[in-house]
Amino acid sequence: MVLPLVPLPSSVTESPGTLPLTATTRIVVENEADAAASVLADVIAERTGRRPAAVAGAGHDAIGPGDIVVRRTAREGEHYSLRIGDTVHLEGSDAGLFYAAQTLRQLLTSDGEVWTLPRVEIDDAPRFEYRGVMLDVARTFFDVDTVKAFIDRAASLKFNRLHLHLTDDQGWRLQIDSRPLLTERGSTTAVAARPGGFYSKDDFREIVRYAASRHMVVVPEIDLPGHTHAIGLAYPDLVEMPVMNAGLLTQAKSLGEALPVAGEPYRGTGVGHSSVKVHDDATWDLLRDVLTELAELTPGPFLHIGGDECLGTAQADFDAFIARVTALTTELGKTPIAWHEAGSAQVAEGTIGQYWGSTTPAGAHADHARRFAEGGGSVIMSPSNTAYLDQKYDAAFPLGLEWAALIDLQTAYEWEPTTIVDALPAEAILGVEGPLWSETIETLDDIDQLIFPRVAAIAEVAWSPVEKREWTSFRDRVGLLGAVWDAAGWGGHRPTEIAWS
Ligand code: TNX
Repeated sequence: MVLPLVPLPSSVTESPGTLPLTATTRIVVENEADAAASVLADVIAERTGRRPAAVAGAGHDAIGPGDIVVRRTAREGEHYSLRIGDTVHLEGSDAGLFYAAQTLRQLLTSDGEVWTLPRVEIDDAPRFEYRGVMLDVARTFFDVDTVKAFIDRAASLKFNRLHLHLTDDQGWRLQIDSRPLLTERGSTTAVAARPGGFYSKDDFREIVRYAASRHMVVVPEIDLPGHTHAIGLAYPDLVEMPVMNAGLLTQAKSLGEALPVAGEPYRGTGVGHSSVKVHDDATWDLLRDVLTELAELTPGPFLHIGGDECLGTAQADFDAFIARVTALTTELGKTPIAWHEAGSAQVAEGTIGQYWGSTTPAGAHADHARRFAEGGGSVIMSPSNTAYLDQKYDAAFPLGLEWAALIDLQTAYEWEPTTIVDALPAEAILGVEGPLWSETIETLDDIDQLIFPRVAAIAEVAWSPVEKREWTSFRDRVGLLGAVWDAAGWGGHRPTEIAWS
């Protein structure tokens, strides 16, 4: 039987038969597994329309047929087990139990009258430690509720990192108390005529809290030294005049966009035209203020400092900047993450690179990626021609860009993170991330259109054992998730090569 499981667990053993859920099904909570029990009750209610009662565990004598026992174990980590026989047993740490609940959510099946679970034993743990999605809130500002909705979607597929691209040429999206001008002047616009906006510190704390409740760590990004036109609205002396690169000029012309003008908000989608003044003391005063407040606000271990597409910055200036900003981040107690171009510089020890080149690396991309491993760091794989969630599925798709590739579901699925960059040891790959840039999207519905179903493919690349991954198997399983996504009220694209349930 094809079980509706994505990402595929590391071990699944099926037995014949099913277990019905009834009006008397209870959730038995053992060893303070309350948080997971409540998530489980929510997902069962969402799918079946009935929320099981939760009772405190009173030892195994009290457990009756059909009960669902949620037991928190001392073992740390993301591993869990799920056993469905005459009773159901979920075991794991808080995170493991959260994932067990997501797996159970997928396994619920209805024949129109009765909801059942297949009899199965699952032991599961992720392949990669870092399983991320990114949301670009700079090109389009998404409010806190939309970010929470994005978290729900990602967490259901066992992603555990939320990378927020908080700043770019088109907007600065985070309150910084010591530098109020950044949001006062830098947050009022976005791409085209979209409204601007920013997160207050309380908003940001709420996002962090909500993400943590779904076992996701927030990775905030301040994109530097390029992508900084919005900083120039607040601090004109600290940002260089735009350098008009050839690509920008052609793109602006073909899209009918205005070129960036220093001191005026930029609403276009060009890249590579702005840079902070990398040798100015005042720049470093500003960056120290910003990164200090951001580090204080961020419980997670990472700060992403950008580093991409500095097309107008001289190589030596770029390298000097990256060396200094990664050292500053480390000094603030955080592990820096940077887009792979930063591998040209002497990054602080332990800096993590994020590879966004092609699955066939061009130019110095592979060299740059390897440098992070050589410097005691590791690499997150986000190849733009397979993992980018903002690219079109096919040429006719109304949303998305297509500079990296047209990415259909099979393309998003069939790639292997460890074989892209030659001579990068498998242990140096920290994980996988699917970035969603927002030049072409405005609403949660648009987000869903681009992420579903491809985000499920990225989830499986990040979670499942490589030897078990197989396109035709995934194709059959993902089709069955249509019912899960419908029940959650999640829209999205439903490509016709999949038989959707
Ligand atoms: C390139 S990928 C960018 C972003 C754009 C994206 C659009 C990367 C590190 N930088 O500035 O939003 O393409 O796909």
